[in-house]
Amino acid sequence: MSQTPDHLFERARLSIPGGVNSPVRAFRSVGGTPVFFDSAAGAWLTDSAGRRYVDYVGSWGPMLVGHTHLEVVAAVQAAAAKALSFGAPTEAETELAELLRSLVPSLELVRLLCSGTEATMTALRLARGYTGRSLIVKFQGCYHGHSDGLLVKAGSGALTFGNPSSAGVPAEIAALTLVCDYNDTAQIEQLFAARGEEIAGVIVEPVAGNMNLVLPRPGFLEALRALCDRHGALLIFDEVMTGLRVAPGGAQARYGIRPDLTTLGKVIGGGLPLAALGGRRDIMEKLAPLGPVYQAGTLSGNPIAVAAGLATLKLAAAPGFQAGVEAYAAQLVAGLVAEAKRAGVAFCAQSVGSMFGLYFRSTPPTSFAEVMQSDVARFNRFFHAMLARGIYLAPSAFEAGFVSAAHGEAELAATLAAAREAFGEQA
Ligand code: KE4
Repeated sequence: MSQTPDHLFERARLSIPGGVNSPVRAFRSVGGTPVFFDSAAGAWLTDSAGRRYVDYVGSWGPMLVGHTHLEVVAAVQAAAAKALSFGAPTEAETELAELLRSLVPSLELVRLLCSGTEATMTALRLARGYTGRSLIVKFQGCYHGHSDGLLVKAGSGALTFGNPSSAGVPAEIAALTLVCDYNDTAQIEQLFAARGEEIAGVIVEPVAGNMNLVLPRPGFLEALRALCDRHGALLIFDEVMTGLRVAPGGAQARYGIRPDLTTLGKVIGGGLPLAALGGRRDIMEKLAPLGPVYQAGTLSGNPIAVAAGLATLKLAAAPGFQAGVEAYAAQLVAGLVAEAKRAGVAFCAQSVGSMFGLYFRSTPPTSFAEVMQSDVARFNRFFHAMLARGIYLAPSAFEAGFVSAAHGEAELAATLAAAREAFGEQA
């Protein structure tokens, strides 16, 4: 007899902090007991009790081609049969770097690593090493992993001095990160006017997906590019989530902005631990062993992860692939909006590429402040009503959702049928 979720969670909490290996999995935001999963296939998850769910988390983005795709599993099995790790160069790593460069032209050189956190942490060190400056600018509501310099929230000061957003981050480190409001071009212009010559880099989610989905206002990304050019700072696009999701070439391709550095992750590893940092050759050549900026990793470019990434990217490059996932995401949000309207519930939704956002408010948010005005309690009730009907949404009102190439008519019908009942309960 499989153990109940409550039992599994109680047992996990005896050995793992909070019973999870990443906080958002603990359902603290939505309440209740997290689902423990046992297997996955295509667009579907199966939990420890055998219940099935349509999956809109996709492991927080990686599962673009669907779970356990036969070609990805076969590539992983073949690689694993040869070796699990070398700690030495392999041709496959070069093949993946070449493929990423072909997808994202701003990547003149690429370094493979194991997580988005590693990639953004290194991007900051590289920006500082290249410019000789110390200050970094980030935006409230954007998440770039858990390195000290990026666990910083807006301070009270006029020029947005950063305060730690986590215990254990010294104030001295947080003070080197300035925090502005996403989409507030006037504010970032004022900051650069005051301190532009001290700024090493600006890191931004070009489409924000960690405060729910928030799109860049027209001109915002262009302003960041112009300000960095004018003041000699580097523009860093954190495309860990948006890469291959917003467009095959990432948000930079969709919006026509060329950053100096880009971080990638999630999809490029196909579900295995793999991320990347890439950008201008003159900057990337500052990285060891060529230059003075150190970065390293025992499992960087691991052959199993690279095999999963290569297989995933090749599938995603198929003709019509992007159009297909974009079309499903658009149909999903249109259907959900129609069901909410039928029930008279204040709700809106939007999609960009194969990502989507759901909001219990009347218009899609364009800022962190507007996101915070959403009706979180209603979202949480909706989340559980959908979960009870076999639809697995991100367990937080402040996360984006993801579709895959495996989502089709059956999944859409199941989702909208569940939503009709769930919205009905909200009316
Ligand atoms: P990882 O270290 O989790 O691989 O990547 C950090 C990261 C960096 N940049 C962006 C834009 C990201 O979205 C992330 C990680 N995203 C979260 C989901 N909101 C991962 C889920 C989790 O923390 O468990």
